[in-house]
Amino acid sequence: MGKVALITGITGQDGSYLTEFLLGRGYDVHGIVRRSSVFTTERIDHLYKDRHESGVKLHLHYGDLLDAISLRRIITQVKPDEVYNLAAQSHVRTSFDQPVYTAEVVAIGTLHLLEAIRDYRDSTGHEVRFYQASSSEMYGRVREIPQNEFTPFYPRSPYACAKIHAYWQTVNYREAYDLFACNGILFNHESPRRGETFVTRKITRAATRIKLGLQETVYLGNLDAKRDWGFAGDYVQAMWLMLQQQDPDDYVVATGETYSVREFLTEAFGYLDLDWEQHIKFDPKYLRPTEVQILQGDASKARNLLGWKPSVNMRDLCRMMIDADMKLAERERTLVDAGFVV
Ligand code: NAP
Ligand code: F7E
Repeated sequence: MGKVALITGITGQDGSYLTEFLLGRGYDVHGIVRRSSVFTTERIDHLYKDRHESGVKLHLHYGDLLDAISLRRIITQVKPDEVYNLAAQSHVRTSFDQPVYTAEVVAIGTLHLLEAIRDYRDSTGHEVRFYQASSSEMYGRVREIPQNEFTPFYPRSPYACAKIHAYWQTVNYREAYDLFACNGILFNHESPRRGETFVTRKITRAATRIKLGLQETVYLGNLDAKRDWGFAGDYVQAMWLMLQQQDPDDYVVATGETYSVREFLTEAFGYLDLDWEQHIKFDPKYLRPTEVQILQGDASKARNLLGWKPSVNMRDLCRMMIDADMKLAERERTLVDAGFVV
């Protein structure tokens, strides 16, 4: 029998890459999906088979991190060997508008899940390994560069505060209840599947649409912020590696390089022979009340103990995203030329 994994946040960017990766390793993958009035499974549709077909390895369950009973029911039914907690209200700017909701999902939702796993393990004797999607945002107002597992946290958003709560709950369940629980402290990671309101994807979508005459301008906030941007496909492998070790632990996952939003703009627009300064306008709406000015990770521990290293740098990541978004823009252009409103 292959292993069984349960993923919260399976419909998100990371959920889709992790699902691909685990299916490729022979896992049965179960994912928790929130009920919505529209389909939200676009990122995993290419992996999904109708449950009436034979050899189905991907299974979806309705549930929500806010609904503890649904989590307990799904865990009892699925009997997972590994649980990856990727679900979150993950947008930092939005967390200032919805701080309580963000804390409920990110902090209390994680606690619901840990409690469900603890009770399931204690009542069945079945070991469940747990991965928590922690974030470089927890470092916030950094005083040392680069940041590693010993760098103190100084959160700068409701999102980061909630992630720190979940981080320490994960550590405490490991120490108090002997749960195999790990935090991956992942620095920003992007891909063609990145949500369109995060800055890299916002830029690559806009640059390709501008190139094809579908829009003229894009509004952005702070161009001076610096981030350590890697490729999501690389980062999900680190999540899995953490759960395959002898002992549970916490790891930074990062490229070690940092670039400003302005440098990402230059790379993206330059690749398309465009001058970004002709197309970018400032909108204070995109500023945060408190900003994280710079993040740069030191992933030496992951490299030495997990044997993990990134395979895509910022330039190649940016080009990968532009190439994928150009295909979307070309489709839109065709529709517009045929008289459709997009
Ligand atoms: P994402 O694309 O925003 O995906 C978030 C996922 O969580 C979606 O599947 C979403 O479902 C689900 N979700 C939201 N609220 C939920 C709830 N109440 N119950 C159940 N599911 C819920 O995020 P991502 O970029 O893949 O990131 C994955 C995780 O890593 C997140 O926890 C994020 O905070 C963390 N993280 C991300 C980065 C990064 O750079 N990407 C870095 C460090 C940490 P819908 O599809 O229905 O919205
Ligand atoms: O912003 C600046 C903005 O929203 C990056 C999440 O996955 O990574 C992500 O959080 C920077 C910030 O990502 C716009 O002020 C300028 O300094 O793409 P972002 P984030 O806030 O770093 C961490 C690790 C996570 O854990 C989170 O879940 O770009 N910026 N102008 C802008 N940002 C956005 N979104 N939109 C703008 O127009």
